[in-house]
This record gives sequence, C-alpha cells and structure tokens, in this order.
Amino acid sequence: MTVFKDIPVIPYEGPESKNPLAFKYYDKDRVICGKKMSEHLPFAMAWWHNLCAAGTDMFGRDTADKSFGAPEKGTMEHAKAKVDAGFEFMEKLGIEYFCFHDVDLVPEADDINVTNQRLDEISDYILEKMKGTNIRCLWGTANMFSNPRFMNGAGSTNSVDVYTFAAAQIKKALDLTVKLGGRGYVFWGGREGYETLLNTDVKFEQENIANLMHMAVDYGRSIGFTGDFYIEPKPKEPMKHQYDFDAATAIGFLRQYGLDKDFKMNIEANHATLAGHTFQHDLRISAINGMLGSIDANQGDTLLGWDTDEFPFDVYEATKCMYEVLKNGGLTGGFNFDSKNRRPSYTAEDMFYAFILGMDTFALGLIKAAELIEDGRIDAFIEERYSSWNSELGQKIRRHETTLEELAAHAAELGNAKLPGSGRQEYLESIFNSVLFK
Ligand code: XUL
Ligand code: CO
Repeated sequence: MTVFKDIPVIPYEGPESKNPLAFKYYDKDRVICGKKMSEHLPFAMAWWHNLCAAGTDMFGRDTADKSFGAPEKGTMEHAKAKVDAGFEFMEKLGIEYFCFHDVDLVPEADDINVTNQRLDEISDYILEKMKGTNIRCLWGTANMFSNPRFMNGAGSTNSVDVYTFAAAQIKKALDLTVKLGGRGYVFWGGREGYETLLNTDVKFEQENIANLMHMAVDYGRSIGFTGDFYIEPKPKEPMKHQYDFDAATAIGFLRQYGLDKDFKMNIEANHATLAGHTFQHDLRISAINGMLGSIDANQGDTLLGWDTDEFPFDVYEATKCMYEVLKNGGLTGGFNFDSKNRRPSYTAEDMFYAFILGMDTFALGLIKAAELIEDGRIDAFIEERYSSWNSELGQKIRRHETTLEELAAHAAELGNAKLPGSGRQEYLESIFNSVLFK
C-alpha cells in the first residue's frame, strides 16, 4: 500500500520544465568539480518535521493529516505507518538519509523501559525497510527538551535523577544510530542554558554537560560508532540564553573540555542568523577550525526573531553555503532539511513541493558556487588584497619573528602609512551577480 499514491517518482526535467513534481536543477548524476551532485549533496529528511509535525503552533492546532492511514495517532501502528510513509517519501525523491530524535520514532511511555522496547521494535522495522534501498541514517539524537523533566536542561539540569535520564536516552539513541548506520550523532542543547543567572551556576552546569559528552564519546566508541559527534549551536529559543550560542562559542567549549577531537559542528542556517551572524559566517568559523561537519538546511525570516525553519529558497545564501562546503572539501555529514512546510501548506503535495524547492535551491547553489570558484576573480582579489604580506617584513611577522619595537621602528621610518587597498565590495557583489544570473 502506498501513502502518496498520486505522487510519482520525482524526475529531473531541467530548468525549462513547468512540472511542479520535477527537479529543475537537482540532477543527481551530473558531475560538478569531479563528483556527482548526489555525492556533494547527501540530503536528509528530518523525521520530526516531515513525519511528526502537523502544523500545531502557539495559537492553533494541526492543519495537516499525518496519520498516514493509521487509525489512531500516538500508537505503534502509527509509528510504523510513519516509517512506511517516510521510506516511500524518500524513495520518490531520491533522498538517501534521514535524521531522527528517539521520540520521533515512537510514542514515549511513562516508563523508559517500555519506551526502549518500543524503540527496539521500530528500529527492527526500519532496518527491515532499509534492506534493498540506499537509505540510511545521517544522524540520530535524543530529544532532551520536550519532556517536562528537562525543563531545567538535560546535561545542565539541577537534578541528578534527570541527568541520569539524559544519559539513558543518549545511550539508547547512540545504540539506534549505530544500528541504523548513522554517520553522526547530534547534541542540540535546546534547554542547556538559563532563564536567569539569579538561579544558575553556569560553571557547574557547563562542567556537567562536558562530562555527559565525554561519557557519550566513551560509550559510542565502545559500541563501534566511528562517526562524528556534532554540536548544533543555537543562541536562544526555547531558553533565553543557550550555552552553544554560535560556532565560535561551541568550539571554545569543546577545546576547553578536551572534546574537540571527537566533535564537529552541525550548522543550521536559521540558528546562525538568530545569533546575529550570517549562515556563511558560522560555516566559515567551523571550517577554519577543521570542524565543519554537517548542515541543517533551512532558512529563517529576517523580520521574525525566532526559528521559522523554512525550506531553503534563497539562492544567494545557498550559493554562499556551497562555496564554503566546496572550499572545505565537502562534509563528513550531509544536508538535513530541518525545515517544515508553512502551516497553510498542509497537503501531501506540499510535502513534496517543499523538498523539491530545497533540493533544487541547494543544487543551484552548488552549480553557482562551482562557477564562482572556476571564474576565479573573487579568489584572485582576496589573494591580491593581502599581497603586502608577501614582503620580507610581512613574512617575518607571519613567522612570529618580530617584536613591537622593531615594528614601531618601521612605522617611525615610514612616518605615515598609505591607505590599505580598497575592499571593492560592490565590484565583488557585481561579479557574484554576473555568475548567478549568466
Ligand atoms: C531545533 C533544532 C533541532 C535539532 C535536533 O531548533 O534545530 O531540531 O536539529 O535536535
Ligand atoms: Co536543527
């Protein structure tokens, strides 16, 4: 039985196509910079947005029907219907990865032992479904923010009992990730932060989070998990202040606590913009630290102050993202659409249109980023911009072989410094446009 019976396998038809159920740019076998598009862009479906969330927001209930034919939601029958729907969906779009939280897969019971039995049952079912397909897990994670016990955080909680539940959930989610062939394991610290410093011991909480992460690494490695652990930074929401504010903060934390060999960043576009950065900024900061691991592909709304998780549509942003990814030599992770349909886009077709939009946007971004690099004018400009450092003195400074006295003597000899070369922002932006729209 198929759930999406009116939807065909989505073909590539090219930019001239007017068929809404066809890719215009995502041509999986097209080779760009020596690699197939499908290899550059390991796309993933987020179980939570695509199979669980049905439009409920702060002011209204579900608009979409995500029962997928199950008579009652919140049952194991429904959990299996979600698996069936998810696999049909991924196969029709040619998506080879999925991401999940433990509680996206099954309804959480009052007793963790029962929840874990349900997780065993559903993961057996998923494993069975995976056979004969190329589909596997990109990354798994534990939801340590929805259940009321995590109101004060998971690793950062004030309750030692709650901390043990966080540990237990991570252990199980790691088991599932390994069982389903996951490339990575994510920590998103939605409630790892504070509402007020009047009741919070920040140092104590951060030490406990790091300890939990160390235990996760030890356990993961002991069961054969060879992939990367990721921190997914986000500055706020649901907490007023979250510890993993942005890439720079999270990288500093990992280095401070000796976790930097096992962890990389999972950068989400809308989280970077909430931190007051561009998406490209957090990608660059991760990349220059050797920690650009995976991407949560979405976009926010500049007029709103929260995480809107929209499907990526902005080709400028996607191009800048893919520019960073190509310069990074790719990702060890992939591109997870941590994105949801707008609430009034509630039909099954809308689910497909959303992914077609997202996949085409990133495919176009990849094509254009490769063209920008091939064009070479931007790289050449950057090289020229720093060319004064090729001088003997510049090289000496770079080698850390100078002193302030020596440099001050040089400045005194000059009397005044010439203005540095122009930044040429408008010239570069116009190159960007000429490549984007050629
Ligand atoms: C929330 C968010 C999460 C993480 C996984 O903003 O992005 O869904 O990606 O917990
Ligand atoms: Co995310």
